[in-house]
Amino acid sequence: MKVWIFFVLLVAGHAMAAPEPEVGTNPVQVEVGDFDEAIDVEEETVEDIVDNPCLNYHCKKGKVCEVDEGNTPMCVCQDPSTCPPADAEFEHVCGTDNKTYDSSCHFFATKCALEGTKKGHKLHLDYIGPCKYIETCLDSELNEFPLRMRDWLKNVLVTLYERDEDNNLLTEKQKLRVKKIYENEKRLQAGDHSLDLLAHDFEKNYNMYIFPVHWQFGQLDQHPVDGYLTHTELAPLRAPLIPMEHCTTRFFEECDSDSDKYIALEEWASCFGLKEQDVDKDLII
Ligand SMILES: [Ca+2]
Ligand SMILES: [Ca+2]
Repeated sequence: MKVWIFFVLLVAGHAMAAPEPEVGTNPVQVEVGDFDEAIDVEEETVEDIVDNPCLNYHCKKGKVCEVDEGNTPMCVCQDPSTCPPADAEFEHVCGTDNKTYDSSCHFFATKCALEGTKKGHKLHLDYIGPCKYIETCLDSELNEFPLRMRDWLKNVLVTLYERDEDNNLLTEKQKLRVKKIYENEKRLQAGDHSLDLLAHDFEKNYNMYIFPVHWQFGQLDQHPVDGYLTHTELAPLRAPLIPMEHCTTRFFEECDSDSDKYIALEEWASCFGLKEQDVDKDLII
């Protein structure tokens, strides 16, 4: 799973700005783990575990393992000063408190220290890079966002399919779905298309967009897999996109149409223009 999203992030650099996806040119090459508050799993040998109970004990982002007097491991908040210093500006992250943090490590350590407080509950990693002025997203621009995003998702999938000889970027079932899109002669080729053309294509080739929209949801809905996206689950897509696409925040905010802080599959599909009858949990494979 991680690999897929990582790949998508690489492609995300070009994102919707230049629809021809290329790998490796994104300055924001961040693994999804950087936003992932879930537990990291690492393998250690039995001897290591006996020596140090922390070696096989996993803590979520912002926490580190320590042992108590009884040599029992536990997770405690990481002191931000123990985070490795950032080597470059793109390692900085901007929090929803509009403060720039040196790195995602510094951010999550700070968030951990605020655990249990209202401030801590509201604090999320907003985007990659130092905080900057982000233009207000106008209504007219907001409508353009899903047009480009859908086209981009489709192109990402087609690119994954083309490159997927033996590196299993897609499962067999996913490949079958994408194959249909890939082989469809009417498919709009990746390129810098006008919004009119994108809108026209969505109307004409609507069916080609159904799977990509579901696929992206499935990529993000991982912690836990429950048909809802939390702010944290959305972060791998949102965080690199916000500095490049100023409507990102507003788009995902409004996507949560019942304002319960979760984006349900139905809400997701609807904000990408899919019809209610085309929302299908079984497409998330
Ligand atoms: Ca979820
Ligand atoms: Ca919701």
